[in-house]
Amino acid sequence: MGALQTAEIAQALEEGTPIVALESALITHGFAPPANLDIARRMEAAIRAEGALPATIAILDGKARIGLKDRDLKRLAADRSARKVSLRDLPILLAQGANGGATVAATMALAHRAGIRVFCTGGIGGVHRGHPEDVSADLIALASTPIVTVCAGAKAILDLPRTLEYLETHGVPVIGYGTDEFPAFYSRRSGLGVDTRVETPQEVARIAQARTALGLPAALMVCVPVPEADQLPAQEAEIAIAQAVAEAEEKGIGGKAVTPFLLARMVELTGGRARQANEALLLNNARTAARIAWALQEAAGA
Ligand code: PSU
Ligand code: MN
Repeated sequence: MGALQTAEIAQALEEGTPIVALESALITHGFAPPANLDIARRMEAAIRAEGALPATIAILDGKARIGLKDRDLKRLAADRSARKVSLRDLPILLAQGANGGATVAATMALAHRAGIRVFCTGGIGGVHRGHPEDVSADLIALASTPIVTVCAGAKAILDLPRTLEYLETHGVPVIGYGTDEFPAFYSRRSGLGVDTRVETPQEVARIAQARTALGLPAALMVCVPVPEADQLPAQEAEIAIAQAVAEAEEKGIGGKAVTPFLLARMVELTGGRARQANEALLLNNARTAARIAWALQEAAGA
């Protein structure tokens, strides 16, 4: 039960054209229609505009798919019963034949197996606020999957200090791309540090090469702050996050439902500005990831 690749992706893997893997939980659980299809297409277009190939990764009819044709993207975006697929769900969905959006963890696993070296998402999962026992499988995947992961930090609805502690313990380098601070997803600043700051895709490629040469198992986490014009000021974001987290607590929402609930409430509580920030950072990350994929390619050829 291997993963199915589109002909375009199979050829790019063979020829060494830079590829950027994209998750699909944001299509099935992050954004509602029609915004979900729109943002998925725009991310793919942003990667193509940089001369790289997007490989959106999802489960369709119980098959792991590496790269989606537009009609498949449409089908996934329209399927409101598609499941949220993290690592533990993968074998279940493959056996049962359902559709699913792959989380960061599941996408990283499938992308790495396919030989893709760069992965782009909005914000990774992490340790939940008030629930240090609720640790996203995304963190375990980051610790054990050597792929360059481009993100805007961890989702700010999480406990960011505990999330960073976990990454440190498990040997995941946290790189600030044009920043000294760990970005807070909706906002550029968190007051927390990163392990190093870089300014160029080439610097990321050099760190990735050194990691590979050492045979280390962890991802590189490249953290790109949301564009200034689209950010939600940190204090404003904090007020909405505190309220959303309190509501989740009151309603007893937990497990895999808590992240989608919090993100959707953030959009409502901010009058749509959380969505604007989320979209802007996704497109910015897609462009940056494509440039890093090119730099990795060039470094490998040098
Ligand atoms: N973006 C969203 N909604 C989501 C996710 C992303 O707007 O549900 C997914 C991501 O794919 C991430 C996952 O990997 O949520 C983390 O979920 P959890 O905290 O349950 O591990
Ligand atoms: Mn969880």
